[in-house]
Amino acid sequence: MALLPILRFPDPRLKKVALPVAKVDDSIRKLVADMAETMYEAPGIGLAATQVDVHKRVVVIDVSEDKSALQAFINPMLSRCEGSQTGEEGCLSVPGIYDKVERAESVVVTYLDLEGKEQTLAADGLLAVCLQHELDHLNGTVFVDHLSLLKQTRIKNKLAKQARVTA
Ligand code: GNR
Ligand code: NI
Repeated sequence: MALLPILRFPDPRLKKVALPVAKVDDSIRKLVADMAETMYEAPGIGLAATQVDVHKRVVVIDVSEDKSALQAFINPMLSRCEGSQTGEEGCLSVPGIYDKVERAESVVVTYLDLEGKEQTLAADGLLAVCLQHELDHLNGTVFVDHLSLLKQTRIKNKLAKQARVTA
């Protein structure tokens, strides 16, 4: 396993649209293992391959309290988005920034598992939020893209200032 570097907003590579995985093979299973290690180390509750500069439709999520329920989603597709919920979101690619985003309350996701088998899962609450946040990443969207342009500018300035201090 290996820790992967996480891209930071506003890196233009976060805007790339990820390509579908043609075949779930050992290279994809290795990517999932490395992404899981990177997510747990961060720590975060989800990670999209886009964030580690791999532009394939692969997501890992673990919303459990004790980090015991890793879920991998390959080529995830959302259907049946219902209701709405608004909660504070953060992102490993936008460190230290948290703001409210409106999402669907419940979703149904169809995806391939680590054996390449098609699966369908109904999700609500935090798992539904996380799935929508990660699917956004695969489509080149970061949660700050849902905020006002004024907030986006402030966030860019704040992160640039942070980068200068830590440099
Ligand atoms: O760790 C994360 N926490 C989080 C909290 C609220 C809404 C979404 C998230 S996802 C985030 C990890 C991340 O950046 N995934 O892309
Ligand atoms: Ni994120």
